[in-house]
Amino acid sequence: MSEKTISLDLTTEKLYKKAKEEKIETVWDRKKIMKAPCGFGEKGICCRLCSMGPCRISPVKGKGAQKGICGATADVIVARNFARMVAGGAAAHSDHGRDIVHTLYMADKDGNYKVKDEEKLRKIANELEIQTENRDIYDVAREVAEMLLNEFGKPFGTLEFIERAPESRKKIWKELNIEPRAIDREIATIMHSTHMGCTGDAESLINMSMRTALSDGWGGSMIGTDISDVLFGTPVPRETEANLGVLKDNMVNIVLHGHEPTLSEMIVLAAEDPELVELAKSVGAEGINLVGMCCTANEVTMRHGVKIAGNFLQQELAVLTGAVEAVIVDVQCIMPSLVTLSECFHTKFITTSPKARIKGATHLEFEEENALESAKNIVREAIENYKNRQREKVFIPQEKNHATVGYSVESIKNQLTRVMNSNVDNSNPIKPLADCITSGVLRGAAGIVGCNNPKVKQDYGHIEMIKKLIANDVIVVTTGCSAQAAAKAGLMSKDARKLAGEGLRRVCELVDIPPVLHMGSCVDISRILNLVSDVSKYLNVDISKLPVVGAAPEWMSEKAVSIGTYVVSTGIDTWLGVVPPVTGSEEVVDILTNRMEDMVGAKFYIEQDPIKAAEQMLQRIEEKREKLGI
Ligand code: BF8
Ligand code: SF4
Repeated sequence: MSEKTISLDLTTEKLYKKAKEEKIETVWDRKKIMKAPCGFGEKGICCRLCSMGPCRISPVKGKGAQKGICGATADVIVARNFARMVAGGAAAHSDHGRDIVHTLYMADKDGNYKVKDEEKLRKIANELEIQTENRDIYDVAREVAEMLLNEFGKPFGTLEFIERAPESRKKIWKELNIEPRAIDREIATIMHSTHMGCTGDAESLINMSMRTALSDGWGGSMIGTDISDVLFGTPVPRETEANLGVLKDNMVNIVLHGHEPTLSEMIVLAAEDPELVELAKSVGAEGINLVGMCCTANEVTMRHGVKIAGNFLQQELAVLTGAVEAVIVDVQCIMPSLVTLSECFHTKFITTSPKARIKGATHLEFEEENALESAKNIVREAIENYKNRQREKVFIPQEKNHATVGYSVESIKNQLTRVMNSNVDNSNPIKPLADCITSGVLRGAAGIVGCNNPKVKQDYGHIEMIKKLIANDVIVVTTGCSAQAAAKAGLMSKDARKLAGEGLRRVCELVDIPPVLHMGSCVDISRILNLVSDVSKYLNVDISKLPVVGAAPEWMSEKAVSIGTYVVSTGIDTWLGVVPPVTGSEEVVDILTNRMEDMVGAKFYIEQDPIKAAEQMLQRIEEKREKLGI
């Protein structure tokens, strides 16, 4: 990749240039210093699970070490490593979900955390067979919280929310013995089974990976999404802007980065506090400009329209503008490099979670018991730092784009019902969407999700793929850093319908939506699971038979590996734009890209060219349509 083309995004290019001029190191420089990735690690054939090793298997068949010291084959080593990635990803998402439920447990009508969406809480309570009539909503909240906390470690049974899946799916999971039991249990089982001298069979390990991944998608993540909606409101469509151009020269700029809305919701409140707004004015700023980064941005833009500063590869660049008073983070996807980078400017890099302390950062622990006060203290630090801004170092690129965001399943259904009310029978809000698909006005739907990765030109994978799909009448739903790429590129603006094929354009006009729908953060991929399940149930066709596809064109994190695995296990073919570290095992590659189809009706595709991948996706969609006779 040439230095000139690190990104599709002009702001990235401009700030990367600034970094070069000022000799400030960024992720792309470190990648260059790293040179080519370790060949063993890249293929997944190194093992350091015990101290007889570390062992590495020769990538050449018949030459050099073909087994680890214990006798583990490349297939076993690769599958164990893959399983551990899934466990890591599932742990991150699910621990986030757990924390949200703890917050629900302590919610109180007089406290900082309240129940905002009572209707959703009642719906969940009913699903869990918890009594709601004539009860205080906070009693219901506590009982729901207790029951959901139990999902992490309950000794018997399977996860409650898998009941939301269509019967045909549940049957497949049961037959394969991959119905997730308790969330922590699935993660622990992988850690146990991948311990030295346990499972020595690649297929069993992938099987376990599917079960653990399902405990993420249909467990921890789904719990995280649902309870976030209960506490902070179920998103509805709203307007926002995206890209680093949302930073303001004359305001206290605060970048909120990380994942859990428990922190960010309080920071949003704190930034609106009149006393703090006054304080900002007293230090010479016009006010407080709160913007989001990574999944925290998705959480707060979906619920409040807070502007999106950027996605994963722009976290360093935000600091490089020299205009950021504080980067406030909680957990996940936070580059430790922000410590040294912030030192080059006046920026305060503030960690808030004991789960993600970073040496050299300012640690102001966020206390949920005293949430608003705690958030105000953090915001105050940022405001007081405004006076230290070095004007000569400031460079804010002006690029930004308009986006309409906030498409929860509920808001999609509302929008469909409201707009199509007059022309269709709206007894089931899913009917208009299903009709559009069966009639062929929409050829299908694609979930494009995941990260940025410096191995890929930033946003190129997302944007090229999305453009190709919408031009061919495939409606796109997105989350995570992919959603932000789309927002920055203007694809979430209603104007973007001009880039859509005729069918999709008509639907967008009629329903008044952009062709690319922002469904939230990465845990909110659970929203996509719910939506697809609704369509599957309505049409009485298993998910694997629907013209629906998924992709993570620029994935990088373990969370993405868990996501990909639960999406495939849910019956949705998934394209990966970055090769996962499995190519050292023919068997594992065969399972993931071939045999999984016999097991769960879907498989992984690995294609680094996003346009080729989109062509394959379109082809697959048409094959499914043909099989369905639609
Ligand atoms: O959980 S898409 S880089 S921010 S891992 Fe991280 Fe990837 Fe972005 Fe959110 Ni998801
Ligand atoms: Fe080597 Fe086996 Fe130990 Fe892994 S578990 S380090 S392959 S001896």
